[in-house]
Amino acid sequence: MHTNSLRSIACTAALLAAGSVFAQTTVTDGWVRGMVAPQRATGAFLKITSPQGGKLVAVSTPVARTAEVHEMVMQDNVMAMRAIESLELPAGKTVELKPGGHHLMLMGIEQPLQPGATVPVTLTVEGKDGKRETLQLTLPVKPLAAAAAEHKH
Ligand SMILES: [Cu+2]
Repeated sequence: MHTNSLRSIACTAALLAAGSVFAQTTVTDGWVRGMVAPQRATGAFLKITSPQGGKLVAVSTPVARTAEVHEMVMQDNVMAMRAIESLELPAGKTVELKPGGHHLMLMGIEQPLQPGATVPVTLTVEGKDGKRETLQLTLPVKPLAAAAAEHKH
C-alpha cells in the first residue's frame, strides 16, 4: 500500500516534469574555448533547441564584462564577426553555435579561462508569445588545441 502511493506520486511528478520540459529550451554540448594570456576574449559554443521556437536575445556571464551573440560575415573577402541582436531558434530545430559560425562572445575577461575550469553562463530566450525564459548553464573550458581540431573540416 505504502509503495503504491509512493509510485503514484512519482508518476505525477514525472508527468509534470515532462510538461515543463516540452515548453523549455534545451542546451547540449556547451563549451568555452580556453585562453592564453594576454587574450581578453573567447568564444563559447553549444547546441540549443527551442521546442516552440523563439530567439536567443541575451547572454551573460560573471567572468566577462561583456557577452554577445556573434555571427560570422564576409567583409571585403575576409571573414569577420559581429554582434547580432538575437538569434532565431526555429521550433524544434537544433541550432548549433560552433567555431566558424554563430557563437557566444565573452569579452573583457580579467583572468584567462583555463581548461578544466567551468564558466557559468545565463541565456535569455524569448518565445513566440513574448515570454522570456532564462537558462542557467555551466560550461566546461576546453583547451585551445581541442578547439583548433574541431575547426578542421
Ligand atoms: Cu565573436
